[in-house]
Amino acid sequence: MSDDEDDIILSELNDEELVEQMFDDLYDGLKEEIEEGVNILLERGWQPYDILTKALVGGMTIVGNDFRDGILFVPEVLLAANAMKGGMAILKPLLIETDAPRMGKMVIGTVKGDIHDIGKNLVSMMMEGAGFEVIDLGINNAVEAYLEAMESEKPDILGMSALLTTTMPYMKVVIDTMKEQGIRDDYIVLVGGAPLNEEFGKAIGADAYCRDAAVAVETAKQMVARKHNQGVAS
Ligand code: B1M
Repeated sequence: MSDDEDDIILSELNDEELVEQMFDDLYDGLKEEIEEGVNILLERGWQPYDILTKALVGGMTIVGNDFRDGILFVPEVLLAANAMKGGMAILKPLLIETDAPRMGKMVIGTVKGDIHDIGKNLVSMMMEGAGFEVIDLGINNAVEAYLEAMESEKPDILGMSALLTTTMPYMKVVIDTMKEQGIRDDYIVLVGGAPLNEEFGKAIGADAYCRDAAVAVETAKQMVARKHNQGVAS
């Protein structure tokens, strides 16, 4: 259990100190330490969602700020992302282990030119936890990939993620193509990612912009319920 390098024993820290230490460990890309921290918080009765948002996403925000400011570079950020994924892998089955009724189906993917997937993975996890079936197309998806998945999977929802200001306009390419093919209104289109906002979502013709994974789940639930009610009424 002990950390040989600096003798910090994670299990001996109180919750606040442990979360601070996890921020440092995430920053340093220490996957095993992050996994250990997640397990300790679980043993202490923390909810998986709180560990995700407070310890992991909180730590990644610090990484993001220093990446932006030129203090961290791509290799370090990749290590941090890898450590974060280690923690998320432990939490995933716990978030999904609910008795949530089947809510609907979502196809989700990060758009063409963009390889960021942590936020999308988090949304997928939370949606599965809420009872949605999720088909995850991964990263760097061209419009054809979304169209093929919609055709074969017949989801209720199409979700798109973009983390770069240069890739977010591609969401409009996908929506415009859906319009051209006359299938836009067959799906609920939800979009998200750090550089987006409500206005952008409206401007490109999405049904909603989702600030985070929790909002994505709530929005999806409401819109699917509305869609099903309309189906019953008509
Ligand atoms: Co990138 N990167 N990165 N990066 N990276 C950002 C996005 C950046 C803001 C960093 C910065 O400068 N501060 C910046 C973008 C600037 C801009 O466009 N305005 C940036 C840049 C510039 C780049 C490169 C161009 C760097 C370079 O090569 N010079 C390059 C681009 C590569 C490419 O995609 N073509 C690049 C590369 C990388 C890594 C590979 C090193 C790594 C990605 C690893 C991976 O994802 N597997 C990486 C990372 C980790 C980041 C930061 C640090 C963290 C992103 C993250 O995972 N956040 C990021 C800084 C930041 O965002 N503050 C940054 C945690 C995650 C939980 O949040 O993804 O926002 P987020 O998801 C949230 C919500 O946005 C929402 O819910 C999620 C959960 O609550 N959401 C959705 C997201 N998708 C949704 C979809 C939905 C609904 C909600 O659908 C329904």
